[in-house]
Amino acid sequence: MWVLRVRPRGAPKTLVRDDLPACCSQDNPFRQRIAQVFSEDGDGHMTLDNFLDMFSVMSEMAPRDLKAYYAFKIYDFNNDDYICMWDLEQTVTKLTRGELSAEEVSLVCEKVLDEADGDHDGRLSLEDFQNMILRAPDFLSTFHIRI
Ligand SMILES: [Ca+2]
Ligand SMILES: [Ca+2]
Repeated sequence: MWVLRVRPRGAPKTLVRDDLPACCSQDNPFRQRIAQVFSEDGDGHMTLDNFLDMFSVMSEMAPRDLKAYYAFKIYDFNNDDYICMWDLEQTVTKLTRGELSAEEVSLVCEKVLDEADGDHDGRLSLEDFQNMILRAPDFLSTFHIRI
């Protein structure tokens, strides 16, 4: 166990490893993707600043919009600022840890797209995604626990 005695404004007093969010655990299916999103080089090599950013986003106190913004980036696997069907399939496959068949994954993705794609262009923009979260607040607890 280690303690990080760095204290950016508004951050908790100390960071204790045991308190680290689930995002850092080895069995988090999004671990690698999260490191990519938060690292400056986009390659998963995190500086201390990157790490602190990640910690503050994952904390209970982070504003919903901020969590939504990073969840969006994490799920946008090909970094084109939209979550398309392909991105959704990667996400659902990871979230369900490969327990669904390809057909079931497609069904779930179609349903999500159907419900969340506000402007009907067949993909989710950040705005579509944020609206989905407003309607489904449970999503963020999932985000906190699973990511
Ligand atoms: Ca994308
Ligand atoms: Ca859309």
